[in-house]
Amino acid sequence: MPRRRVAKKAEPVLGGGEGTCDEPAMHRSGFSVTLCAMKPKIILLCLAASLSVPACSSDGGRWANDVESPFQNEAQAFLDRYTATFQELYYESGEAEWQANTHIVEGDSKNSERVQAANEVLAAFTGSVENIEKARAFLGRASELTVLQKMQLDAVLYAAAGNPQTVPQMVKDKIAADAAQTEALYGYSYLLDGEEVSTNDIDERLRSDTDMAARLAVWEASKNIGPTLRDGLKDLQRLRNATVRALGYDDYFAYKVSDYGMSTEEMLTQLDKINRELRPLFRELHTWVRYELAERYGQDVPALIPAHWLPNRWGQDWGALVEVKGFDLDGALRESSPEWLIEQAERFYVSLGLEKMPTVFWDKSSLYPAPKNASWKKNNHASAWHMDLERDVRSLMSVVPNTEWYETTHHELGHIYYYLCYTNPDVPPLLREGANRAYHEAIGSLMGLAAMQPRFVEAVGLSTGEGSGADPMQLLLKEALNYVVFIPWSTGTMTYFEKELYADELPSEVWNERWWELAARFQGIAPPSERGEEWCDAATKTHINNDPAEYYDYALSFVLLFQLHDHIAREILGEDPRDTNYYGRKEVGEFLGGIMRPGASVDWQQMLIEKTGSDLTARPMVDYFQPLFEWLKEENRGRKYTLGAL
Ligand code: X8Z
Ligand code: ZN
Repeated sequence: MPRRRVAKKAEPVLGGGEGTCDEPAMHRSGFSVTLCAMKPKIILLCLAASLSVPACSSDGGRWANDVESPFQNEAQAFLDRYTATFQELYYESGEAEWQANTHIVEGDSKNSERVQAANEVLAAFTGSVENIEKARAFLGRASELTVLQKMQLDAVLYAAAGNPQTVPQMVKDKIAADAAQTEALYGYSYLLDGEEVSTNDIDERLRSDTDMAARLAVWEASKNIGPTLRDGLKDLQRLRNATVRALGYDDYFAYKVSDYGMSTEEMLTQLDKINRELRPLFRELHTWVRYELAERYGQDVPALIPAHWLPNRWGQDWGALVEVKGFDLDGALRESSPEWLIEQAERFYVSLGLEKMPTVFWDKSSLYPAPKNASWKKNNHASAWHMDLERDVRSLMSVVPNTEWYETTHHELGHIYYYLCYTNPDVPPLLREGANRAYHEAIGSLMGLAAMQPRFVEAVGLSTGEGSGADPMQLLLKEALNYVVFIPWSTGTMTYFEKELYADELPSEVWNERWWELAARFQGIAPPSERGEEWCDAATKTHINNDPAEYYDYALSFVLLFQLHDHIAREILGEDPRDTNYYGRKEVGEFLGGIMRPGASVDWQQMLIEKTGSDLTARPMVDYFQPLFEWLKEENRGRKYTLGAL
């Protein structure tokens, strides 16, 4: 998740030439270099032996080849110097953050001291008045720059706005508040009946426990962390807004949205449209689930679904409500080791023609839960890290063998393969990002969806029962309870809460009230009982704390993934999108490689049109579930619908 961004609006400059990412990659993840800077080029050259130009060379890669005029040379010299220092500091920041997320020891302040020190140095550099002024001066003559230079300078300014040294104390305070919030979030001990439980335990119980009192206790245990995070979030609300305002953004939400080249209003309009397009189907799902769960739990049919009835802490994924007869993926996975899940995800990517992940991934990632009774804790949410913007790629997960982690391993490896693909001599380090943030989320989620379809599952040797003989409508229902149910949560509850938090400076006295109003309106769910302002339920969601104002990325990524999947199924594989098997299909790898290789050096909208023939559209997602929509209308005949209009 730690990722920073670059504003881009220029014309595509790289064809993204269809082709897999056979180029060596390198990595990084946030802000600093390192291998490059500290031990240098020799090491990189070894890592990337086939590169014609070492990608971390301060002389630039092929991206600098079209630099011609003296002015362009001057701009290039600035960018080269900036990049070299940036990568170095970014790497150190990444290492410090990595340590602070993978090895949290109560009462030990070393982690946060190192994070603060590294991030302060990085911020002092990226936000320096000198860098801001230079970038602005070059951009003042933008028409004389190469397209890639302009994009990189935009990236420099975007990074600066996150940490402007015109308000140094504010930036320092923000860095400290961020570090403290991470520690509070991941150092927290969840307690159930006085016993410490992991978030994996909580999630498993919410998926499988049928006793209502037990479900309530688990759900409440998952929310007890909220008050611990409330004051920190108040500080962050203020500091995040204040820092970006110093460089002219309206607020922190607008800053993050600007990464897409959009205003807040434009983004909300786009998201509302997506939500409205999926609303009729969600309304059917909501109705079906109200009746189904009321019967299952022997209760009256509720108008809003009580949150503790659902198999997810935030009601964002209801997939576990349905067990498809003859397709017991959880059962099949239970026989596997956690290692197998990650290796299998890699095998899938490799089967498409992508390279194996570098050994550093296996050596340095933190892939499994902390041992029970360990004296340390780790971040329990999955993420992927590009440590140095070169080849140091890592993932932080807590994999156990179940369906959720099976999907998540594919998701995280999607980030890793994106890093590896755009780390090539055509993409300058400052543009080693997704075409936009949603693309970065979409690739792995797409692979996750593909890896759950029965013919694929059978082909990779998982014995789920009848497999492809399972009832297609039940399979579709289970998928919709995941992908469709996610849309009102992501476009609605999360996005509107964060928009109001930052743009409208929502006072903390009404956070909980507003959170549940949004959950009712968008998701049709309600808390088990009154949740007053002594709670802080929004803060129980990881992203509110440490991936702020970006959650719509996932909504867009789901829409995008169905668009990509539809294209792959129909145009590349000649298969029904609901019944595919990507495994071993190199054409799919070529297609995805063509999207990933240019990174952020292309215009994301233009690339989408080039690759799929259409602008971003929810149509393929709606079409995918059309048979289910008809089926649900029949199932729900005579039932009362309670979901209000948007
Ligand atoms: O946070 C994630 C990924 C890491 S980028 C596991 N996801 C969102 C979430 O868990 O809320 C994936 C989809 C939604
Ligand atoms: Zn992700």
